[in-house]
Amino acid sequence: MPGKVVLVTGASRGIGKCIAKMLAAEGMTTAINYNTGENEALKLQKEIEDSGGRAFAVKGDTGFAGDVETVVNEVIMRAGRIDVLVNNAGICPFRDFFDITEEIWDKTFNINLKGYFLLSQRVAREMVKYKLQGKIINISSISGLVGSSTQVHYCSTKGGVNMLTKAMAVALGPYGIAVNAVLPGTIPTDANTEQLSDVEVQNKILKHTPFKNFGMPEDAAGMVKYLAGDECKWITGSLFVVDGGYTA
Ligand code: RM4
Repeated sequence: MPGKVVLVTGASRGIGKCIAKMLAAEGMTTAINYNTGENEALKLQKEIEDSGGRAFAVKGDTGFAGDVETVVNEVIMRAGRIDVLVNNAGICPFRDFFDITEEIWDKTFNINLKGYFLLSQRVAREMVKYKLQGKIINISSISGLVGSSTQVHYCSTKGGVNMLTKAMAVALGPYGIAVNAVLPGTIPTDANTEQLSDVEVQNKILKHTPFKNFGMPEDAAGMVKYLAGDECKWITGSLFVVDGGYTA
């Protein structure tokens, strides 16, 4: 991995931040995409640089085609190419079923699913052009396997990400590009502060988790590190659940 270039979307906080840090520590030049978290992204860039790594922050809302174009162009201009794309940027606005508006539905789909497709298509074009044995890693969720009453829209996007992963693996395999997904269970981050502020919800999740604890960003990032690594050569179209046994 040393010397290779990775773009991690939504990398200013949560799981994305942890992935960026971990891959930078492996020697990858790391593009930290962010939308609103500029200070956090710049702080992370500095942290990586201070520990001897290479990183730079790139602004862009991956839910919009125009921004996707800008982000990819900027990374290629600054780093020359993209060997690994980690689609991670996502939102999870918790809503009861009858409170999901068309606006919330569309916004969630734009960021969580359309953005993953647009970025993958744009980056894969570059990978093909430069004949890179590229890797696309999608951060999905166990919510793409099991339902939840306050995440009907979110679950639908993640089910889509799972199928997007498999279909892209079929489409891009002939070019030597691997496409896989990581499906984390509940990992406390900014994305679910609201959900986990309800102790009853916390207890319900823990009760159904054989390991009886929540995950850490490192749990998901470790799987990404493996999938991004040079020793991972014959895996594509696979969905890797990291959930302490929740879906077992
Ligand atoms: C996870 C899972 C959790 C939720 C987070 C945001 O994939 O659905 O319940 O807390 O997403």
